[in-house]
Amino acid sequence: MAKLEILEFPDRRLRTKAQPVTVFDAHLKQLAADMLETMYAAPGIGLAATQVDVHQRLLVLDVSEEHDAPHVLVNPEILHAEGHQVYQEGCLSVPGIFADVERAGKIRVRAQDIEGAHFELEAEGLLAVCIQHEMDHLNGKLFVDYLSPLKREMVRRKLEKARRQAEPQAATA
Ligand code: GNR
Ligand code: NI
Repeated sequence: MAKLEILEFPDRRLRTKAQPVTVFDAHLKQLAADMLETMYAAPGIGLAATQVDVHQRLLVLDVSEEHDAPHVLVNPEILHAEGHQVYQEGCLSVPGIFADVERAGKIRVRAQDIEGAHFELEAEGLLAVCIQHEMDHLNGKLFVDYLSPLKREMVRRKLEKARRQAEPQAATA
């Protein structure tokens, strides 16, 4: 297992539209295992392949308190969505930023598992939020895209400043 590097906004690679997974092999299993390890370590409740610079339609999530309910969704599709909910979202690719986003309240999703078998999943609440957030990543979309351009620019500046301050300072005599 290996921890993977997570791309951060405004990295253009986060804007890549992921391609369908067609090969269900040991390499894909390793990627899913590494993504779960990366997500738990972060810590986060979801991770899309896009965030680790792999542009294939694969996401992992676990919204349980005990971290014992991992889900892997390959080639996910929303079959049905109903209702609305507003949740304060965060994103491992936009660290330290939280904002309310409105999404569908309840969704029915069709996806493939790591072996390629099709299954359907009904989700509401945080699980539904997380699946929609991860599926956005696969289409190159981030939760900050739902904010006004002004707010998004404030987010970009705040992250830039945080990164500048995290840089190791040159030694002074
Ligand atoms: O860890 C995460 N928490 C979270 C909280 C509210 C709504 C969505 C999320 S997903 C996020 C991890 C992440 O960035 N996945 O892409
Ligand atoms: Ni995210």
